[in-house]
Amino acid sequence: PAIISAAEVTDAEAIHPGYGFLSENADFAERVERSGFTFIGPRAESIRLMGDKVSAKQAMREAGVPCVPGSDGALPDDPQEILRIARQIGYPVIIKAAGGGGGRGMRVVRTEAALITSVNMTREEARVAFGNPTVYMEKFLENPRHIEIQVLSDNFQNAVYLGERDCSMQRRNQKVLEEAPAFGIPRKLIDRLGNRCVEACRRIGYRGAGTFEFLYENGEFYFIEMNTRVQVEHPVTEMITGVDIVREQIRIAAGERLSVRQRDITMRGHAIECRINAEDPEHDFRPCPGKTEFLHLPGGPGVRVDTALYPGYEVSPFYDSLVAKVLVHAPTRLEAIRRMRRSLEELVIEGYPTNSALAHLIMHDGEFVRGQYDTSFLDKNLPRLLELARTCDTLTAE
Ligand code: MV4
Repeated sequence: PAIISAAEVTDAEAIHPGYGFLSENADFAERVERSGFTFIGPRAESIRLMGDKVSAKQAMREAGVPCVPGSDGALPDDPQEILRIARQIGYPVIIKAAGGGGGRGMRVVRTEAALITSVNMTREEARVAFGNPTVYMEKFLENPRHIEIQVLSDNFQNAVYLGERDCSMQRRNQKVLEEAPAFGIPRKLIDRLGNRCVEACRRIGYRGAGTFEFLYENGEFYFIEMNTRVQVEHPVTEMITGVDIVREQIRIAAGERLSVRQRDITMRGHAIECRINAEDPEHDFRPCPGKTEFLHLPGGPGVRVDTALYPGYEVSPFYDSLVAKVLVHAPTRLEAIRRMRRSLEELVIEGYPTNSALAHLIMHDGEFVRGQYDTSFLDKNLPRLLELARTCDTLTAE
C-alpha cells in the first residue's frame, strides 16, 4: 500500500520492483496493475508458474530445455513409491521444496536408510517456510558450475538471449562474484542452450527480463530454476553485450519492441562483478551495518561501480548487506582480473568491515586465475584464503 500510494502522489506511470522481494511476488504485480499502474516485469501468471519449482521444471521440460533427472513432478505420499523413484534416479539425490528456490528448502540424501525421514523433514520445513508442503526429487550433482542464461522477451513474440554468466563463486547460496563469458564452455553449447531458452520464452508467452539457471557438469547443462526478475549481476551481461537490460525492461513494459535482434547481439571481451557487502569476515561474514565514515570508489576505463553509498551514508540493518557492485570489463579474462585487482585496491570503505579483501584474494588464487573453479571452491578454499588475509593483515584493514 505504501508503494502504491507513493506512485499515486508522484503521478507515476509504472513501478519497477528492482531485484528485491517484491520483484517475484505475483500478488504484488497484480495489485500494481489493478491500481492502474504498469508493473515493469513479467505477467503475474509467469511469475506464479516459475515460483512453483515443480511447474517451472515441467514447463521447461515440455519446452525442450534440458533438466536435472528427477521425479518429474511432486513426490507422492506413499513411502514405497518414493523409495522406488530414488532407486530409479540413483543416490545421492536431493529433495527440494516446490515453494523454495535459491538454495532454500533443500536436503541432500545419500543413502536409502535416510530417505523417508529426509523427505518428511523437508516437507515439514517447506510447510512452515513457504506454506506449501510439496517437494520433488532430483539427482544430486556433487560439484556443478552454476551457469545462467539472460533472456529478454517483448509482447510481439520477439525473444533474445544475452549469453551466459558464471555464478559458481558463492558461499552458502550467496553469490560472491560473477563473470561472463563462462570460462572453457564451448560457444556452440551455449548457443544451443540459449536458443532453447528463447524458444521456451515464446512458448510460455514470457514478457520482460528473465534468467534461466543451470547446473553444468561433465559438459552437460541441467535446468534448475528460472528467475523472473532482473538480477543483481545483470551488469556483467550489460558490459559484454552493450545492451542496457533495465532500459529494455522499461521499453517492453511500455509496449515497445525489443531494440535488439539476436543477430545484433555480440559478446565483446570479459566482465567480472565483485559484490561488496557490509559484513564481518572475522565473524562468519555476518551483516555488519554502520555509518560510512570515508569512501573512495574506483574508476577509469572499463570500471563500473553500482552503489548508492556516499560519505555519511548509514547502512541499515533492515535490508540486504550488499552496498556496492564493482565491475570491470577488459578485452580478455586475465586483463579483467588485473583490472579488478587494481579496482579493489582503489576501493576504500571505512566505518564497517566488508568482504572486499576476500574478493581481492580470489583475484590472486591460482585456480581462479586459470578458470578452474566450481560451486565448491569457497567451501574448499575459504579457510586458507582467510588465514592468508590474516597473515597479510589485510582482512579488516582500513
Ligand atoms: C542442486 C545442486 C546439485 N544437484 N540441484 C542451490 C541453489 C539453488 N538454485 C539450487 N542449488 C543447487 N541445486 C541438484 N540436483 C546443487 C545446488 C547448489 C548450488 C547451485 C548453484 C550455485 C551454488 C550452489 C551451492 C550449493 C548447492
